[in-house]
Amino acid sequence: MNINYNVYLVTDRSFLKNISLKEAVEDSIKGGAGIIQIREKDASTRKFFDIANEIHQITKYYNVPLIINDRIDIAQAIKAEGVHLGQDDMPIEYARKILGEDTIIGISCGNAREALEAQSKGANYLGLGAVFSTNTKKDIDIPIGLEALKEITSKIHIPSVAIGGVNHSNAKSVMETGVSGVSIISCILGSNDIKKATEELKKIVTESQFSV
Ligand code: TZP
Ligand code: MG
Repeated sequence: MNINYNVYLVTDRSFLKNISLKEAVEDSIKGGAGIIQIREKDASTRKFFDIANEIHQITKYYNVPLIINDRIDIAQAIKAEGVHLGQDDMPIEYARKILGEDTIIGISCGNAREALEAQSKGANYLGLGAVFSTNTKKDIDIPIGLEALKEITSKIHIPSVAIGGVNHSNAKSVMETGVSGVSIISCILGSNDIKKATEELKKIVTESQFSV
């Protein structure tokens, strides 16, 4: 599967207005999201499994990879295309042993040291941030900002996505740091028109790539 990291949607059901997660994910894919991550911080295992299973039917239909946040077991159970792990989750080398070479493993990194370590241990892509402060994630100490983002991308050679407070106004400057794409929750899921919000982000991202 060829992965397009340009617009990477991360889910958070708390943002949805009068729309199911399934519809929201489908609309975002129709708008150009190339990869979807299911992120469920409070759901029970069964609930997470059911959601992931349901969303996987949609993503498979559109041939878009589905990434499971934190939960290697759920990713295995539903045969998801990948997992996304943070610095406090299962070490990447163990996750790789469990999941095998064909599974996408993404790692959250907040500095060059973490990024180089994840890259050397076989991460397929990196989620870099939080770039800006955001109300979506409460436990961010200090956002890393664009300069640090640029420093990290200059040192790595695997794909990376910027996460944290990325929106239509700052996506161009974010892309100019050298990331492969933008990873987004609220700017897409909090929108009244998810397809259009995604399309407009996709346009900014692809245009920035052509201009660098
Ligand atoms: N990790 C770092 S920031 C963040 C996560 C999951 C939240 C991103 O959400 P938003 O709404 O796109 O700022
Ligand atoms: Mg995690």
